[in-house]
Formats: sequence, structure tokens, C-alpha cells
Amino acid sequence: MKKQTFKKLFALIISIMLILSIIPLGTFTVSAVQYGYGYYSYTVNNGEAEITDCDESISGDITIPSTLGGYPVTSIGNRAFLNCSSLTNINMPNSVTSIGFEAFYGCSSIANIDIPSSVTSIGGYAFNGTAYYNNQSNWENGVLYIDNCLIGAKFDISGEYIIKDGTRVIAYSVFEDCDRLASITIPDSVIIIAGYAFDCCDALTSVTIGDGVTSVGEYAFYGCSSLEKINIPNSVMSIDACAFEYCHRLTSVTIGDSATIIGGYAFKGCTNMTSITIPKSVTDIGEGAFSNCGNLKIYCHENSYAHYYAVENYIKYEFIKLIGDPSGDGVIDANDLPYFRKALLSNTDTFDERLDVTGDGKFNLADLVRIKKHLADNNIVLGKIN
Ligand SMILES: [Ca+2]
Ligand SMILES: [Ca+2]
Repeated sequence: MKKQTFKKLFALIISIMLILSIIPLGTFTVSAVQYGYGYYSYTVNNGEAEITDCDESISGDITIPSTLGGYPVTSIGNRAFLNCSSLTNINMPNSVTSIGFEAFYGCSSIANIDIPSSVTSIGGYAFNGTAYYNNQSNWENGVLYIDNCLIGAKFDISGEYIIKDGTRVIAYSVFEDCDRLASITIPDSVIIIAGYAFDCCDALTSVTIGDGVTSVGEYAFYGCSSLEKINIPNSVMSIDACAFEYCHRLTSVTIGDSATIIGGYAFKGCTNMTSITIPKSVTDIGEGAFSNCGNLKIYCHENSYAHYYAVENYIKYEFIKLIGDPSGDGVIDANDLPYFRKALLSNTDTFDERLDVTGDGKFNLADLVRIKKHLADNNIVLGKIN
């Protein structure tokens, strides 16, 4: 009896100790210190201030301060000005680069908005419920802009839409669930395709990405089930997590030569994708980027990151054959010339298509002359074979 009671007590003490040791880990999460100034609450991170909240009693025309506590205000946080319905006008400083999710949602008295040109990121629904947003005369063909930022689209927008030339920023989730949108053209002026921008656009078959776009955001084209082809231009440096996840009709993708990052699950579940060309510049591919892409073959350069990724993840691969690059390193330079000379001397009958710079199906002196001219002038366009 006594022994059992002691055992029970011991068990109880152990459980209490366990609970005590677990609770602090779970409840005391590290959160940034909140500072206050006037109507504003803000946090400071890496020497930059983010406005996280504003007292809803704020009213009239305001100028948001460009510094708080001596730190530049670079971010208007998620829901920071939510339902500040007595605000009539906001003047944002040029220090702001990011406007958060629902940042000015429900500011129902704001009829005019200026977004400074410093802003590169606008969260979803940032200006919904403002008088500007609610005024139908501000909308053009189902789409709403503020300055050169695209901040809203109607769910029933259909057919082809060409984003206005000069547009710099597309807001998060702006065309999300626009399931009648068939074609979108993103001009060169756009810097970033924001996260969720086109997710679940079921009818989207044609996407043209402009040459100024540097990143394709997370979930940007998630579940675009009609999309068959996409060309990622040379300007794009990162394809973020889940960007093309479940685009199950996607068959072939070419990634331009500046890309360095392909995020996790970026192409997960693209079950019909048979080919993706990944340049040497890519040095990071996230977990599961190509999971459930059963028939995929990665076209890559030998000893590139993509090559090793393919090997490690049991994905089929083939080296990119670049005309003029018989050395196979993905670069056409003087190091390739010995291969041309050797082939001329050796008289072998095995034809290496990478040597046929003139494209006549034969290899001879004319190819050596042409590659030398290419190296001297660098103005002859040489193509890829596969
Ligand atoms: Ca080479
Ligand atoms: Ca030839």
C-alpha cells in the first residue's frame, strides 16, 4: 500500500515536473518589443521600424512619420490601421517599402491614396473597405490601381487581361480565385509577382512574365490547373515556395539564367511535367520542389547544383547540350576551341551536334571559323539543342 502511494506520488511529481518543463517552452515565445508613440505602436528590427498598430480614435488627414524612435519607418504592419474609419487622408513617407495584409482595411473615409514609389510589397486586402476601394469609378475593367500598384481585381474578371505598362507592384493575392481569367500579361515594369497573386486561377492558360520581374512569390500560381507552359525570364532570381504547386497540366518549364533559388514544393504535384531546364546559377532547391512529378526530367549542366539535386532525389536528368559548348560546362569560351580543333584533326565519324555551330548538320572548318567569330564578336546567337 505504502509503496503504491509512494509510486503514485512519485509519478505525480514527475508529471508536474514534465508539465512545468514543457509549459515555458510553449507559452513564452520570443516576440518583438512594442513601443508607443502618439497613436502608433511599433517594433524595431534590424534598425528599421514597423508600425504594428494605430489607435482607432485617430482622425482627419495624417502624415505617417518617416522615423519612430530614431529608426526609419519601412513597414506598415498587418492590420496596422484596421478600421481607422475617421481617417480621411494618409500621407505615407518615402521610407516605406512594405504595406501589410489588411493594413488599411475598413478605413472607410479615405477616398484618395498615394503609394510612395519606395513601396515594393503590398499585402492582400490592404485597402479593401476604403472609400477609394468602394468607389466603382476608380475601377477599370474589373481592376483597381493606386498609382502604379495593382491592388484589386473582381472575381468575375474574364478572358485576357494585360496589366498596365508602368505597373511596379502587384499586391498579394490580387487575382486569387479569379477562375475565369484565361490570360495574363505582366509587363517589364513589374518587379515582383507577389505571393498568392494568381493562386487557384483555374482557367489561366497563358502567362507572360515581363523581363523586369525578379521573383515569383510563394503560392503565386498555386493550383492554376489549366496552365501548360511557363517561361521564367532571365530577370527572375527566385521562385518561392509552392509557386507552381499543383499546376497539374504544366508540361514544360524553362528557367532563365539569373535564378538562384527554387523554393520548397515550388513544383510539387505538377504530375504532367516532363521537362524543366535549370541553369547553373541555381544554387538552392528546397525540399520537395519536384515531389509527385513522376515523369520529370531535369535538364541541367554537369556538376551543377541541379545535377546533384537530381541525383540525390532520384529524378531523371539530362545535360543541357549547348551549341558551341563541346566541353559541356555551360559556358561558350576559349576552352571549347580545342574540342573543335581536335575534332577536325581526328576525322572521326561520330558527329557531336554541339560542334555544328553553323547548323548545317555537318562538322567542318566552317564551324571552327564561326565559333571563333562568335568569341570575338559575341553577337552570334547560339541555341540549345534540347
Ligand atoms: Ca564550354
Ligand atoms: Ca556545321
